[in-house]
Amino acid sequence: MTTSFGPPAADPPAGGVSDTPPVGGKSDTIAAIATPPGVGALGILRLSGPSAREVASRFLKVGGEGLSPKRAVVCRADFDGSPLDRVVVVYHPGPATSTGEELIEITAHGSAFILGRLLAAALASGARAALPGEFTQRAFLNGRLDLSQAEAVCDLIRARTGRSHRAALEQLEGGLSREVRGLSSSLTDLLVRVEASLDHPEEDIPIVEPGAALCELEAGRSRVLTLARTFKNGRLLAEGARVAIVGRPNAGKSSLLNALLGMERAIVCASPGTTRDTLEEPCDLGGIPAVLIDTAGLTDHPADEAESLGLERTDRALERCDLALLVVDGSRPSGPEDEAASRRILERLASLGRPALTVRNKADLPSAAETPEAPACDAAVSARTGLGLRDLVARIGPLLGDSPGEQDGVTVTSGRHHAALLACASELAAAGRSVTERPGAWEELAASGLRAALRELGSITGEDAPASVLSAIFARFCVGK
Ligand SMILES: Nc1nc2c(ncn2[C@@H]2O[C@H](COP(=O)(O)OP(=O)(O)OP(=O)(O)O)[C@@H](O)[C@H]2O)c(=O)[nH]1
Ligand SMILES: [Mg+2]
Repeated sequence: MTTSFGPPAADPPAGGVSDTPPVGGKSDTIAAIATPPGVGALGILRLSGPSAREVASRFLKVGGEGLSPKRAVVCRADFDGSPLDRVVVVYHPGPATSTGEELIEITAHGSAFILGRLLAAALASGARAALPGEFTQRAFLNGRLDLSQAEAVCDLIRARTGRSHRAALEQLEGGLSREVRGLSSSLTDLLVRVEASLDHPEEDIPIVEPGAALCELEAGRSRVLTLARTFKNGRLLAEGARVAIVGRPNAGKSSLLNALLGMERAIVCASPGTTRDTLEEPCDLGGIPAVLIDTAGLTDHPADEAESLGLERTDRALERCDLALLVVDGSRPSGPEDEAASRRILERLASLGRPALTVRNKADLPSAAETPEAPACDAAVSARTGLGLRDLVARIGPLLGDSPGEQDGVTVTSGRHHAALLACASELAAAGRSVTERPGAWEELAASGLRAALRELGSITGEDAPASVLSAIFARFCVGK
C-alpha cells in the first residue's frame, strides 16, 4: 500500500524528509496518522521514538501527574495554542512495544481536519513525519519482528478473504520464519561438519562421509523445494486473480457478476447491449481474492461507436485476465452467429494462453437443444436463482492454480521469498554435484555452496538482506504502519 495517509493538502507537514526510508536511522521520534483518510468516528495519530512522550506533552493538556504507562487518559489537544479536540491518549514505554521503543497513541475524532492539525502539532513539537512502513521498520530494526514477519504485516492489511488473511497471519506469527530457521539450522550443522573436515584433513576417518553429505544436501533441497511449491497457492492468495465474464449480448453476464458478488452492482436489462463499458469489482471466490470484470456483449454489428469502443475494452479485459467465463444463454437455441462468437473467444483465449470455462446460464428455464457446433459446457448455472453457482466457484479455483488441499501449514506468499528459496535449492544442488563429481576434494566447494544457500535463507528472515532490499520492502507500506 503506497497511499499516503498524511495530513490534508491544505496542512502539509513541516520538515524536509527524504523519500527513501532511512535503514538503521531510529534515533528520532516519528509521527503519522494511522487511520485511513476521510471521515470516521475515530482517527489515530501515532508517535514512536525516544522522545514520543515529551513531544506529545507539548501539545496535549494532560494535567495532574502526566501520562502514566499503559493508562488511557482523556485530555485536550491544542493546535497553535488553541483547543483542537478532546482525545484519548495511551503511553506505552519502550522497549516492550510494537515498535520496540516509546510509543504514544492518540485517538481523536475521525475528522481529516483534526487529524491533519494533530499531526502538524506533533511535527511542530519536535517529531518528524514518518515514512511509509517506518513504524514496522523500527519493529524490525529493534528485533520485535523478523523481516518475513514485517512483510506479513503488509499482507495482513491487504488481505481481502479469509484464506488470504490466514496465510498472512500464519506468517506474522512466525510460521515461515520457524520453517526457514529449521532449514538453516540443519544446513548450518552440516556446514560445521564439512568445515571441520577441511580444517582437519589429517584425520583418518572423515568427519562427514561424502555419501552422508549428499543425502543431507538432497534432503535439505527437497524441504526447500516443498516450501517453494506452496508459492503457487500463496501467490494467488496474496495477489488474487482477474476473472473476465464474456459472451453474447443478453447471455446474462451482468446477472452472473451480480450473483457472484451477492449484490446488484451492474445494470441488468432485458434488452441486449446493456453493458457498454467494462466494470470491475473485487470478489471473494471461494477464498481467492478475485476481481470480476463484466464486459460488453460480443457482436459483429455494434449499434454505435460506444458499443464498438466497448468491444475493444472486452478484448483488453481478455488480455489482462487470468481466467475467462464464457457465458451462453442455455434457454435459447444457439445460432451460427452465437457459435462463431464463442469460437472466436475461445480461440483468442487459447492464443493468449488463458484458461476458460464455458458457463450455460438460465438453467432455471427449460433448456434449448444443444447444437453440435455449440461449445461444450463446463458448468450450468442460473444467475437468477443461484443454481449451480457453488459448483462454478469450485471449478474456478483449480483453473487459477489453487490447490485447496495444500492450505494447511506454511504458505509462501511473497515472490521475494520464493526467489530466495529457489536460489537456495540451486546452491544446494550445486553443492551436491561437487560431492558426486569430485569425490576426493568436494569439501571446499560444498562448504561454499552451503554458505551461499544459508545466505539465501537469511535474506528471507532479514539476517542477510541488503539495505536496498529493506528500503524497497518498507516503501510498499502505507504511512502510519
Ligand atoms: N430466467 C433467467 N433470466 C436471466 C438469467 N440471467 C439473466 N437473465 C435475464 O437475461 C436478461 C439479460 O441479462 P443481463 O445480465 O443484462 O445480460 P448481459 O449478458 O449482461 O447482457 P448485455 O449487457 O446486454 O450484453 C435480463 O432480463 C436478465 O434478467 C437467469 O439465470 N435466468
Ligand atoms: Mg451486461
